[in-house]
Amino acid sequence: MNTPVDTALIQSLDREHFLHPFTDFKDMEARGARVITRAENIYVWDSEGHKILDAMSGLWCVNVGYGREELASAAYRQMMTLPYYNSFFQTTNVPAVQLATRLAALAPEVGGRSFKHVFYSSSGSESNDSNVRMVRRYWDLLGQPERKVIIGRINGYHGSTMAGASLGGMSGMHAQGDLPIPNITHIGQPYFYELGQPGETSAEFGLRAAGWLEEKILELGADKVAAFIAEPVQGAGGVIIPPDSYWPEIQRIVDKYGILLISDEVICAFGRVGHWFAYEKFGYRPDLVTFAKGVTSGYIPLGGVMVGNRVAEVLIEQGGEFNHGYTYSGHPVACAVALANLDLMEKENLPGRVKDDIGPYLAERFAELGEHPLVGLAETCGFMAGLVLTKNKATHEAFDPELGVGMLCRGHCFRLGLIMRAVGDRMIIAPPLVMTHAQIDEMIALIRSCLDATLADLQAARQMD
Ligand code: PXG
Repeated sequence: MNTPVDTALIQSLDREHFLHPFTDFKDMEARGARVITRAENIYVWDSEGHKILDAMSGLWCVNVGYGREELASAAYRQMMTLPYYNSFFQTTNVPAVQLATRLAALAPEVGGRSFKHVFYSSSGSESNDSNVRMVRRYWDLLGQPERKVIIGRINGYHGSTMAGASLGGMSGMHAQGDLPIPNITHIGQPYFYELGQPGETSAEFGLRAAGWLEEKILELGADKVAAFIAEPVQGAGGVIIPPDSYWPEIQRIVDKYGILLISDEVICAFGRVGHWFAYEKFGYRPDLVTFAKGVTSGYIPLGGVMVGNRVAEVLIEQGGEFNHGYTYSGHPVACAVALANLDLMEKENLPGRVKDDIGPYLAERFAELGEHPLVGLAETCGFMAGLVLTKNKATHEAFDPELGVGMLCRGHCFRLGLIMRAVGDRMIIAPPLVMTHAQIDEMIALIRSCLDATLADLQAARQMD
């Protein structure tokens, strides 16, 4: 099955011609890339034949696991029937309509917010660009064009286009390219481990962190604020799970000031937190929901926005032409793959499995890692998890960032056959939702070996007692 690959040749062509995303090009040139050649279930193989357990589902997207024939067949059938047609100029296609109908049925109605409409794109970033356009248009149509500011959060991630990177709160991204673009600002993240004060409970912290939104609204003037955007759980920021008190308080604040709420569920939807959509788990009522990744399990690019009735009614009833859209909005092949993906997720009850079976089992096994001498915190939410590497378990003292302890640990993971992400010194996972209990055990054992190897290195370098 595995066609032999000339690793050295591919690496040298890669260096010569391929500029990779989020990569130090020079560093890459020196090291050469690992060539991934095939994948099955929860494992990927490189060109040297190494088998690696992919605890990141690719990049938070391969929810149904690799090698699912049903998705490939759906793409083939659709390509042979209608590989492409646009959805501009009063035309439509069957898979795009079927998928929109299906997504509308899957998105739960909460507190008078229902989601009957979908606006399609091909990625999370594009979807958030569409959100900016829709939010601005909404307030213009309501005669409040001065409501322009969108508030995001520090260490939030909303993509890599100009608008996506601006909505996100990644300082490294803002530093390149004069970002954020105007009328986007940020508040702090609900990260208790780092920002909680001595003696403060996590519930108290959750209320305080949500309060930063109200402070920002008052500082700007409520009549200037258009929307608040946030991930239910911050993914790329390091699986930052907010205290239970956070989201209800955010909801109270956006309601009080009439501000639109955008739930960026590019990572959290489609089973990741044990529901089709994550706002249901956290009990809030968004007006717009960004999706991508898991909608096709990453087999083909597709993204979009679930447009709630509050926004949809204004755009439809009062809007006239909306001057925005993409060549690939409602791409028939991508939508056909998404439908096959949703069929599989439904048949295998993946959201329910995360909620009642493998999610709780992961929580139980992951908590054991909290006992490790190097781990200051180990926590899960559905089928994503994060642990913090610390110099001192009792005081939670952080390592000198110069040491790159997270990267050291990530290196051991790769060497031992495990893909785990390092975000600073937070090690994170988001495995495929088809994992068995035995595979969870296998993954936990691998993580433990990686932690042991990292600890041994740090002890040898006299960075740990
Ligand atoms: N919103 C969220 C919440 C995301 O996680 C995007 C938007 C952008 O999606 P696209 O499809 O445009 O990439 C994302 C993407 C990481 C990492 O390092 C995470 C993402 C992308 C790349 C790297 O964890 N998330």
